[in-house]
Amino acid sequence: PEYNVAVVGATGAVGQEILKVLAERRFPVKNLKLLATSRSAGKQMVFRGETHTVEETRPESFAGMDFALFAGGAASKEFGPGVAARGCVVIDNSSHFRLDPQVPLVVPEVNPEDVKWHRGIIANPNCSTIIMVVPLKPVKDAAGIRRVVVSTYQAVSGAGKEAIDELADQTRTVLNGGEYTPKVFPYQIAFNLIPHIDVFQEMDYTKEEWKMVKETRKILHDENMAITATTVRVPVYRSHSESINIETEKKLTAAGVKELLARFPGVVVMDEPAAKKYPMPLYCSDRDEVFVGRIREDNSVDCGLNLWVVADQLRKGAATNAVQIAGLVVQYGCLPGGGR
Ligand code: 2RA
Repeated sequence: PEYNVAVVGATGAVGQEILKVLAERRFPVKNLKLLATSRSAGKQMVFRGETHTVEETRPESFAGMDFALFAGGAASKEFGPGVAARGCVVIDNSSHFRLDPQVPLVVPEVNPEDVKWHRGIIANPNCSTIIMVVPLKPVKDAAGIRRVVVSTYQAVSGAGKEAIDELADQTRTVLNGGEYTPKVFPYQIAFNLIPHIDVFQEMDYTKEEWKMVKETRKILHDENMAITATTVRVPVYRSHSESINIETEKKLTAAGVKELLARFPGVVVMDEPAAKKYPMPLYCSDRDEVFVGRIREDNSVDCGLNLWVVADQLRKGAATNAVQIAGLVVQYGCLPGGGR
């Protein structure tokens, strides 16, 4: 069967990637509807060789739709519940519903079964969370996880198209000795690192850091997992990198971890130090896998591990994960109409 799919926020960085991934993965799209704010209405976009005109998002835009993929932002808060109530499955990339107990928060390689209890809305986790929980899952299953400490090196694409342009324009301006007034980030990002993503909240952690803590516990079904995060914006275009320190319940050797990661779907182990082989954002972009390298035991504790993880923020971090979730809904036959 084929499905009518609406993409909301189609013209943004994630929206564009969703279209690309829907086509690449041959998701069975019957009718496609491209929705955005009035600012983008009227724009033309191509999908599988056909030109589509972006319409302004209204409640009636979703009539007859089987899936509504929300690329992010405020639209899902405004339209999501109403759309889901009318039998259209909402897959939301915004943070609005992620911690709602009625809403599954899903990474297909990690907790696919959670799709089955959806009540119309399924949340796509934050990109930095998705990238971390993929390698965490096989480690947790094999040896249990006592504690996680993660530091991220996040690409500018996480802040949208404007941010990608800002990195390029600002770098060029600075190199030419010019002055560049930051628009998207609070400070110059070219040749700099900014330890501030989203807004500051309790205990002076940012919302991005709390997302990694709270979403990971929900996805791995372990509300007591000890986890702390520091998230940093770096002058990289579109792949996030993460340094992850894990304390497991049972001892795992580096060789053992490499073995179980290499076998895990969606992970590519790239770890040959002697050959200078390790994941780097410049070479992991435009891919759907999560790349893991620099796999080492951490002997400062009994059962410690260090991983270096890199993945494309727009793809596995957002668009691909969302389309994979839609695929699970079809596979499990859990469309409201029960359509397979
Ligand atoms: C960021 N994770 O990187 C956030 C939202 N995509 O800005």
